Amino acid sequence: MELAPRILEGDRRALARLISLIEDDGPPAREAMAALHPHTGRAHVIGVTGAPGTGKSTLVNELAKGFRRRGATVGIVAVDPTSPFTGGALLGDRVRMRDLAGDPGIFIRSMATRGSLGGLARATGDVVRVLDAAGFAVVLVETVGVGQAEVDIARTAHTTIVVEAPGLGDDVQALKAGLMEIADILVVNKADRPGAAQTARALEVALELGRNNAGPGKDAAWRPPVLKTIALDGSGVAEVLEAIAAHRAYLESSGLWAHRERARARDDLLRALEQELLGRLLAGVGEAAIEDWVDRIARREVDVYTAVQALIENR
Ligand SMILES: Nc1nc2c(ncn2[C@@H]2O[C@H](COP(=O)(O)OP(=O)(O)O)[C@@H](O)[C@H]2O)c(=O)[nH]1
Ligand SMILES: [Mg+2]
Repeated sequence: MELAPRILEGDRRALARLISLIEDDGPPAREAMAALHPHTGRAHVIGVTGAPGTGKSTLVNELAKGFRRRGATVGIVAVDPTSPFTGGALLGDRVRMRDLAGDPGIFIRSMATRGSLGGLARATGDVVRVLDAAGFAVVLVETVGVGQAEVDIARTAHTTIVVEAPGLGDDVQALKAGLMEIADILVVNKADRPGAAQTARALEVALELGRNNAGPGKDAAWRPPVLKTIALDGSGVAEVLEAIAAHRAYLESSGLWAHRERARARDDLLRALEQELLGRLLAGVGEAAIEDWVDRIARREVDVYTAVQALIENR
């Protein structure tokens, strides 16, 4: 039987199989995605991002447990381009997520680092949609907030949680990484460590500055809360769950839910179009011709824009 109907029936092996196909990016995955598309659009997609080691995985684990206690099913996608698939970080994630394993209401998947970051972003978006179609009420996406691609992955969520931890001195990683603008909820994890209150204050100040600088109407009605947690023992996690529920209610009542869905559809369309057009062009032109243009550009015989025009017009 085809994968899509099996996934809609709750077949977890079919789900795992399709995710592998998505990572390989071939026609079978696209066919299944097409069949699943009408069944998407129900899950609450929650991005969890922040610097490595802030406790994202531990927090995601606790959030998942909290959602399960409230009766919601949870899909988890862990994206970590900085660590290889078999690396230690991932092994750590596996161990930590062990208390969730065996629960049929939970599905956990770590994304492999294959190909480009752009490819990873595409694959992650597709996997989120597959989990949505499979009926998971909540999809948690953990990404390391270090680069634009990872930030883009987080941005496609309905609700984005930026995780910070009290660190060395006054350094607030989320500020340095430019994550403040995408945060719907800010969490200062490791509140058992010294400096947590200071970090929370720094984030509040940054938020206030951001609000003053933002143009009128920029999500003005939602003020991102700054919450403290100790993910290790679950302290403060209930408040994060409440904030998530409040943000969802806000998105729905303000019409932003539909707005974000549409923004994501546009992103998806443009990304897919870009990939497809580039693929077709490269296939038509051929590797040798591309290398030839590269040589000419490097020798300063021609500039990039002229080369692009020639490639597009003479293919
Ligand atoms: N002290 C303390 N350590 C924590 C807390 N949450 C996570 N950790 C530890 O911080 C380390 C990194 O956590 P992890 O969840 O893997 O962070 P990630 O890289 O952001 O996913 C691990 O050793 C965790 O046990 C916390 O609330 N307090
Ligand atoms: Mg992690």
